[in-house]
Amino acid sequence: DSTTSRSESDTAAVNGTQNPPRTLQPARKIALITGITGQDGSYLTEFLLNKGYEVHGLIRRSSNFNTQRINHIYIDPHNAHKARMKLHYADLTDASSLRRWLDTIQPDEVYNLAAQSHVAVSFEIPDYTADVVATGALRLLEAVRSHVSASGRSHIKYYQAGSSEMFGSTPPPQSETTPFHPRSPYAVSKCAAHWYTVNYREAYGLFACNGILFNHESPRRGENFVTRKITRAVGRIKIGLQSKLFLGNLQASRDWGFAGDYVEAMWLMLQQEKPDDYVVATEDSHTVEEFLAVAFGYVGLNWRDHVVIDKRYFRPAEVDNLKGDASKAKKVLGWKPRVGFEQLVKMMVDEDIELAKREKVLVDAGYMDAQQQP
Ligand code: NDP
Ligand code: GDR
Repeated sequence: DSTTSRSESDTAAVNGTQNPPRTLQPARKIALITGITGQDGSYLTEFLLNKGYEVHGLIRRSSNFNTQRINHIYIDPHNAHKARMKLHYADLTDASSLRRWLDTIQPDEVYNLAAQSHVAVSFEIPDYTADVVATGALRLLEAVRSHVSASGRSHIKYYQAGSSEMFGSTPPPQSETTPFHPRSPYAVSKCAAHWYTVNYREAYGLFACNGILFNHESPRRGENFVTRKITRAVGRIKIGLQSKLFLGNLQASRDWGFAGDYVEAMWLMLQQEKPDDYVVATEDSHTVEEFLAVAFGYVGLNWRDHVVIDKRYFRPAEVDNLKGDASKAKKVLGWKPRVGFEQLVKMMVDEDIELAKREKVLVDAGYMDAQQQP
């Protein structure tokens, strides 16, 4: 029953046409996650399922299945007694779909993780980025507000995935009181989403929290973010599938943590008596070059033999230096990161070496070109 890929009939169930979403004990807490197919969505789903939640995820329509990160926890919804994660089609650009699923699912907690989350890409598609990241958050907040108003379910809690990118060019250390100076359409949109969330809290008394999360990575990180781009290349270079890695600015510093640690902070924010905003960070910062040195050095390679600077990866405006001050989250939430920088890099390289080995088998058998990545 615990399938890893979906069939045509599953798609109908995903679409909500077969099973009513609420099939389990009413006492179970119910979470609704947008962006469930992303890096954080997958870790948060695992975390909440372990806590006994029923988890509903909104996924957007794609011409290919986009559920690779959650396939390992997917159980066919026809098996109603076992399936505690349910997926439904919706989109942050489609307000009616958001309201409809809120009314149907009646969640206790809503996590808004969906976004066009790539900073460099936001310069290419600024209008769409604002529509999803800024107005999308507003649509969801408004759907929650009107759902509460119609149903009286005022205990519902909302989490907004804010970003250290909002601090932009304001120098570190950055805390909840640091002024925002965003440097990209993505970051400006995240600032709008942040203030919409504060406004709905103040205007309507909604239990709404902003998590201001610094960069967090994992073996599930999208392959065009710099950490995963590097560890994928390290794996493939080590196994002999590629020789060069093209990158942009190596001098930017980021406060990189492990995504698995950060989703716990999201949940903790919604378990407090009062809604508030929190910075979540490791308080340790490294340059892209330092990341390269650790990642290549770990497998006995010198990054300078492989990295080529390509101007196309420089951004019209850069964020040079991010390093968080997470003392409030530590004090109030009792949260702290478990995985440090070197451990994180090695975890990602280890996984990507294994992935490259599997690719090599396909290449050697003639099923895949070395240049091609499945
Ligand atoms: P990902 O890019 O991995 O995931 C983004 C998710 O949003 C995916 O599930 C994606 O769906 C979904 N999505 C995109 N557009 C839409 C849309 N129009 N409607 C509905 N869903 C949509 O991001 P992360 O998991 O890394 O990040 C989660 C959130 O946290 C994002 O909002 C991000 O901006 C924010 N954030 C992330 C940080 C990080 O370091 N990872 C740090 C600070 C904030 P699909 O799979 O179909 O593409
Ligand atoms: P960021 O992450 O912009 O911090 O946003 P990213 O990994 O894309 O960039 C980090 C830094 O690396 C530099 N860089 C490159 N970046 C990419 N993607 N590709 C390259 O080839 C490359 N070469 C150098 C960048 O210029 C930058 O300085 C991430 C996202 O997850 C956001 O959604 C989130 O809000 C923030 O983290 C916190």
